[in-house]
Amino acid sequence: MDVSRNSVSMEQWSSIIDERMLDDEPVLNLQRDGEGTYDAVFIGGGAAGRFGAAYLRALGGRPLVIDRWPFLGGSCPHQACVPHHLFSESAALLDRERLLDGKLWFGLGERKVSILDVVEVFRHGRVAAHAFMNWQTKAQLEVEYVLNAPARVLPPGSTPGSDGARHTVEAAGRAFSAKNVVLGIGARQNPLDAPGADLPGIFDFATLVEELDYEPRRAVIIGGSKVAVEYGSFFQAAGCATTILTRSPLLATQSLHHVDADLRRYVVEGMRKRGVEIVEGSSLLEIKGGDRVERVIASGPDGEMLEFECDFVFNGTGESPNSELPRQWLGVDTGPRGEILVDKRMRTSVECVYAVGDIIGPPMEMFKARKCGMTAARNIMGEAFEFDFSEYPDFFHTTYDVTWVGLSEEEARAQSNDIVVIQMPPKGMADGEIPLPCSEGTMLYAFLRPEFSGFQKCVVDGRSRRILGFHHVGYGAKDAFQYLDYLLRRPEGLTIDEMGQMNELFLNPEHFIQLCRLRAGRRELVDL
Ligand code: FAD
Ligand code: COM
Repeated sequence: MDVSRNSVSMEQWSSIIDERMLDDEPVLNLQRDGEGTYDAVFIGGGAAGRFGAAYLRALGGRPLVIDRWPFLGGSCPHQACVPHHLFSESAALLDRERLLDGKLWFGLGERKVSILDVVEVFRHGRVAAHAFMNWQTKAQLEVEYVLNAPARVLPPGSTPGSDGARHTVEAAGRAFSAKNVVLGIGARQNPLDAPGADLPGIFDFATLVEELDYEPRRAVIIGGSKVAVEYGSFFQAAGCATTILTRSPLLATQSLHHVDADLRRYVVEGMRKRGVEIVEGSSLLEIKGGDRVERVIASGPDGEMLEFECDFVFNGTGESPNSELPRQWLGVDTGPRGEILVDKRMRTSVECVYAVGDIIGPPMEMFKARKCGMTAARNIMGEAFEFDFSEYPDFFHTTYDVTWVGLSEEEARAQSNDIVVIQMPPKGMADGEIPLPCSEGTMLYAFLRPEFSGFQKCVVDGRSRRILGFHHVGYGAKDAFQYLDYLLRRPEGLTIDEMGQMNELFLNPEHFIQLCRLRAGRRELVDL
């Protein structure tokens, strides 16, 4: 279907997407019927491709986005961040119900809450985000696109060099010529490698929202990724007894940098207190079952054989880049984990071919995907623009928001012998000894179950007075961390004295401003 000349409302987009999910009819939104040469064809209209195309258009270029799904936005609204946040928000609410059970108005007791119902809420609602992506990209961002059509790049050299065109991309039975190709086709879940890995009842983040059709009661999660922790916390909070089997210590994997040891302890102990069974140093050996999974066999930390009954297995082992097709099409160089190799300008080893987002490997996060897209666009439009994503603020959910930026205390102490720590609860106090941090979203815990009221730490260099890291377990602090990251990474950094000058909106999600002020008057800084 061709919507190029129509103004399409949100409601119409919802119906179009629902229909196109059931067939393979392409959706065309083209200027000049797709004739002429595009400055760039973005293959994959996820966060990386959509933001790249929008930026290139904003700079005055002509982008085309092609996606195999009938909507833009990619995996984020369809299977990844959006359901993750729906599940994590549900987990936080359920956690409160469970931890405060029998107090005030709380009365959920041991009752199991339906995971399937929450999944259904997502399935029924997700088209709204899809429709918005299509509507915004056409009506407001004025980007051309072809949807519901997988793309293929013809081998380099098969394109006549007219009008600066270097590449031809095929999709929906048409050929589009492009000066540049931007590869943004994402990543996919790593498969489980063990006998029984194809039994019914084994899910990952994508199949959970597409295929779950029964109520899980006993879950085993394989892997220790962010997704494993987030989804495991949700399943447990819903009343589905959950075991996490992980090779590395939870939250201490290489893929997560700067995780502070005290923060990690608070989080992992907190998950255990809530009933999540965590087996570190374990490896999957086999999954057994018949019509559905029944048991997971694993080796334990001392090589012992472990067995876990279950009716649901969740694969949380992480993702790998979808680089096979681009390698076939173009011969782009890839790294050891299948990631397409790029420089800081997102250029691959092939001329006029860029790669962006999850396909270039970790960190597989939205900020990186979108900013990679923007970086490719700026370079294609003639600017020598570099993007370094080696440092960034990070977060995941348990039943809390866990947020951090900068150095952990251990990393800071390895660099300097003058490190000062401002921490809540203060060092040496057991969880719950005082009802602090007692900040946004934890007030009921502070009064009724103080050990669950969160954790905060600020790491300061005593000599320069510069703040080196912030670490937070609680609610509502993600927002602040986006800006703290920016302030910390300015060449001049951010000092404890500048923090003390800021104006807090008390009670604030993290208490760093007021706590820094309590110490900023001292010439010789000391812990708080
Ligand atoms: P994608 O969004 O996957 O887009 C790739 C696109 O390519 C898809 O639309 C696909 O249809 C298309 N495609 C594939 N093959 C072809 C082809 N041959 N032709 C045309 N199109 C093709 N990050 C965060 O920052 N915050 C979060 O809270 C968060 N939560 C997450 C939760 C989960 C469960 C997971 C798995 C990830 C989460 N992430 C989160 C990571 C985030 O979702 C990704 O980093 C981001 O979506 C990557 O965007 P992308 O554009 O690189 O890939
Ligand atoms: C967000 C998708 S759900 S995108 O990054 O705006 O394209």
